[in-house]
Amino acid sequence: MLKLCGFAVSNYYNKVKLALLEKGVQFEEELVWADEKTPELLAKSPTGKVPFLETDKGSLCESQALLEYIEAAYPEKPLYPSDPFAAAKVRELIIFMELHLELVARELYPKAFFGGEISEEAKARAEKLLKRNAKAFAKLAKFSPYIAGTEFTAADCAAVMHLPLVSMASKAVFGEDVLAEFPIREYTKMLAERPAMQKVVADRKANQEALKARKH
Ligand SMILES: N[C@@H](CCC(=O)N[C@@H](CS)C(=O)NCC(=O)O)C(=O)O
Repeated sequence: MLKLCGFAVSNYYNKVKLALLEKGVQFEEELVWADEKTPELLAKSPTGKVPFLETDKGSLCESQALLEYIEAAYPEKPLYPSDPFAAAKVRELIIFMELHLELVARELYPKAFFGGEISEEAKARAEKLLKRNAKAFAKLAKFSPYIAGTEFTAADCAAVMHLPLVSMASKAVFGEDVLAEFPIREYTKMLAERPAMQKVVADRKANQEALKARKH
């Protein structure tokens, strides 16, 4: 059976978990905090990041590779459209959100979520990039009602985990939500009605408590 490894506060972990639950693929979970870069962890995930997936053929890292593998190995209940161009548009959105929004906003997380500090230079750089990239994102994101159009797709598994974090981090650090022009709250509320999302959110809450307890 597939084993999804990581911790349930992680947006990348939850992106893959939501896809597995939506597709109805059987899987187990193993809690890996990823803060201790043990040789065992690095053997399965060379950067020591989560999530990674254990399969009967070996392990895989990078959430998008996990998602693509799951889709190919379990084609029932597809999360990509069958039309190649429409499927590429879904992938375009995922790449865009992860490379140009989430990864840039990640620079802000130490200050936004963990009481740390970041340099003024890093802050200014992230603000400039996020504002520019949010404008470009408006040309791709549909929210009609799903991020890629009328159907729930893999891009929603990513969007619903990443976009609220980008909003929260930018609000916390700049006092301004760089995604204010997008209906993120309504979108998140709509997706929260899905049973799979409800499980992800409940597990995330429990893991947040465990994370807090661990830090004290
Ligand atoms: N590109 C990676 C990003 C994964 C990632 O950033 N994971 C974070 C948790 S959300 C992590 O493991 N952080 C621990 C670390 O960087 O040491 C993916 O898509 O899987």
